[in-house]
Parts: sequence; structure tokens; C-alpha cells
Amino acid sequence: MNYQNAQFYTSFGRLSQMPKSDRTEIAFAGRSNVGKSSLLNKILNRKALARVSSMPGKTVTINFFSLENIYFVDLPGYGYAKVSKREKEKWGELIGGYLNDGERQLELVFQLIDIRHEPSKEDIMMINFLIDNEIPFVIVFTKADKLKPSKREERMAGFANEIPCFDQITSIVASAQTGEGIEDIRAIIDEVSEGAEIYHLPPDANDDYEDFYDEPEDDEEQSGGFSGGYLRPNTKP
Ligand SMILES: Nc1nc2c(ncn2[C@@H]2O[C@H](COP(=O)(O)OP(=O)(O)O)[C@@H](O)[C@H]2O)c(=O)[nH]1
Ligand SMILES: [Mg+2]
Repeated sequence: MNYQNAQFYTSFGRLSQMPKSDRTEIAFAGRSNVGKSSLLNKILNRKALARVSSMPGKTVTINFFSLENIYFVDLPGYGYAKVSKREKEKWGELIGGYLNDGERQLELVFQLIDIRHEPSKEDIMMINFLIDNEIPFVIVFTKADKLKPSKREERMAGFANEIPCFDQITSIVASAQTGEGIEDIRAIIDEVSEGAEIYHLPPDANDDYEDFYDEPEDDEEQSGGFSGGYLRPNTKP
């Protein structure tokens, strides 16, 4: 793909405004502040196509950018504590409605995780959701420039235990600052835009997922809005 020609396509905050799917979509998911907008801008060679915000979690919208035969979908971040219950519900409805829309040609999700920290409960829920719903995905560890090599090794060893099915998941270490990993991400986008189906996990990949997931109490305060209902991972029969 020619990564010079990306354009803003549309933005919506309600499912009723969600555009009909007429292209392959590649979505970007992750916590607020994980570096989603920065990464998208870097991949798409634009300084401020996806806005980089110092006020995470402010607006709950899904933004589409178009490039050749692909829509890049910037999903609203989760895990930002200072949002109202209403906003969290809205987040759950919107992101859940998008991901559960069987009509869409969602061919890949880049799931972003800050390389410096253990994945949050919401990150793990998100990954379980992707696995259980057989949505192909790749994990991108962001902000790699912020870690020394020894710390990086340490975190990568940690992720192998913290992330379900880690040995079956493709992951990329990236930095929007140094550009590390960006060409690898573009190579994956190119493959997917050409119709390759290589990032699917087998349907039974997550059979041992209970080891990784604590069922939340119904009244437990969720920090990320997964309480909206849609994104609760499937419980095993
Ligand atoms: N050092 C460093 N900072 C980054 C990187 N990516 C994002 N940031 C910073 O992290 C903050 C949040 O980034 P943003 O892209 O808005 O995150 P989003 O909320 O996930 O879209 C901003 O201050 C960015 O400048 C990175 O790769 N390296
Ligand atoms: Mg952003």
C-alpha cells in the first residue's frame, strides 16, 4: 500500500450512525493513552490524522480512516478511570456493537498494550473476547523506546505468562517515537489487504482461558466500561 494517502472518512458516536461495511476493516484497540493515535499517525504517515490527546477517554467515538481498499478503525480507548458510568455504558454499547456486527468485513484487530506494564484486566478481557469470537488479531506492544533492553526482556517474559494463548499470537514491539515495528505492522496490513487469512487462532485456542480470567462480581466497579454487557467474555458451557 502507499501509506502517503490516508484520509479521514467518518466518525460516529452512536451505533445507528455506523456506516455500512463496504471494505475490509482493520481496527485498533487498547487502553486510553496506550499510544493508539500516535501509532496510527505513524503508520499512516500523518502528523495529526488521528488526534493525539493528553485528555484520554474524552470522546467516545469510532473513527474511520480510508486508505486504498481498507478502512482503518480507531476504537475508543478503555480503562480511563475518570469517566462517568454513562460514558462507560456508551463505550460498551458502541465498541461491542461494532465488534459484534457480523456484517462487517473486520479482518484484523491490532490490540495495543503498553510494553512497560502488565496487561490490565480490560486488556485480558479484550483479548479473550477476540479469541472467543474468532476475530483475528495481532498484539502491538507500544512505547518500546521507553524501556531499556533488559527491562524489555523482562516484560516480554512476563507477557508470556500474563496473556492467554501468547505462544499462538503474533506480536510486534513498536514505538511511534523511533518507528520501531512500523514496517512490520505495515507488512501485516499489506498481507491482510491482499486477503491473507493468517492471524486467526484456532476456535479451541482459549480452552484454558479460565486460568486467566476472574469472573467479576456483578456490582464490581469496572474501570473500563466492559460492564456495558456486550464485551463480557463468553463463559464456558
Ligand atoms: N515515548 C513515547 N511516547 C508515546 C508513544 N506513543 C504515544 N506516546 C505518548 O503517549 C501519550 C498518549 O498517546 P496517544 O497516541 O494519544 O494515545 P491513545 O489515547 O491511545 O490514542 C501521548 O503523550 C503520546 O505522545 C511512543 O511510542 N513513545
Ligand atoms: Mg487516541
